[in-house]
Amino acid sequence: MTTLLILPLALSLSMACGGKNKDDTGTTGTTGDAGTTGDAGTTGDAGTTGDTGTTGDAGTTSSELASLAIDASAVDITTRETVTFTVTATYDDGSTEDVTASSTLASSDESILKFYAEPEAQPLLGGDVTVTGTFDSQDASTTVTISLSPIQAGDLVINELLTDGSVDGDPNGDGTVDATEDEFIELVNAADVTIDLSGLQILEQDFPGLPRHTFADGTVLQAGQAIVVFGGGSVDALSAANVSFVVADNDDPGTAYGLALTNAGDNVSLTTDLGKSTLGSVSYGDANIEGTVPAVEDASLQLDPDVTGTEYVDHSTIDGAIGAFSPGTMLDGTEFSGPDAVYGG
Ligand SMILES: [Ca+2]
Ligand SMILES: [Ca+2]
Ligand SMILES: [Ca+2]
Ligand SMILES: [Ca+2]
Repeated sequence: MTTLLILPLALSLSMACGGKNKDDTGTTGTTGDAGTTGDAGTTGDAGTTGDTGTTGDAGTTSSELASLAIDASAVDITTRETVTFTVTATYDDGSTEDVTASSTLASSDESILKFYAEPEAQPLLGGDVTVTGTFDSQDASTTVTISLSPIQAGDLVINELLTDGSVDGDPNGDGTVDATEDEFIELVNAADVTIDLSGLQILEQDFPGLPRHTFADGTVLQAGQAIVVFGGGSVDALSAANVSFVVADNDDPGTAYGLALTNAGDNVSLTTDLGKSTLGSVSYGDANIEGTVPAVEDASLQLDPDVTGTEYVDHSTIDGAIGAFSPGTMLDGTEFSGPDAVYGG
């Protein structure tokens, strides 16, 4: 205790006496020269702008996941629409978070509804589908009902037309060469959506009230797919990716006229009401319609290029064509694309 008290006292005495010691007073210094003014500095280069910082990961929440929910942008759609899903987490502190990007989404039936780019799903057929979102080991599900969209104008492209059924070869592959049975019409779905062809009629100018073919109920064509209608005979020997082959179904009494594609010229149209409205048509040769293209014999009339072409030409004269006709393939023999290729699966 004694030493602690003495030390501050000694310091106070020393400071109080300092100014009275003459030896401590210094001489006054001389004033220094005024400094020279420096050169003006050059202006520096403009600095480069730094990179934008990356956004950090969302912080993890310390709350526990309490429940998960999934919502569809629509629960009742046609095959012309897509549907997008949102997965929402609710935590035990009551907060919610959109966790769609961190969730897995699964369709109960990918033939009906398929994810090509989550969280958007593409309908491929009609029906009910359950979609389940999974996040952090929890699931949530919702149901979507998809109805088939009827055909609209422009959906189908008449891609190829064989009016000369006596062409060399046996286009329908049934072993019989027949001027009526081997005629065909190749239609391609260019709509990029699944369409329902049920009840669609192929009409031709010589039988205005009697369709050459009426598509059966349940005839469905997916994006990029084709359907080939022959005048008659059997199509059992034919098969190709993304293509259906059918035989003309009409109500001809007695004699079967098949598609009745007159070699010299005709008008063929797609309709659902005996021609009151038209969903697509082609005229060639001496058809009673303006704007026809020349008739072709010994080969089919073919859009060049396939599907997107604007004029029909002689199939056998096109560079790269596999021959005089190509029912069920593109003109160079390659397959029609189908939905996976169209949607980029
Ligand atoms: Ca003919
Ligand atoms: Ca045949
Ligand atoms: Ca005809
Ligand atoms: Ca073809």
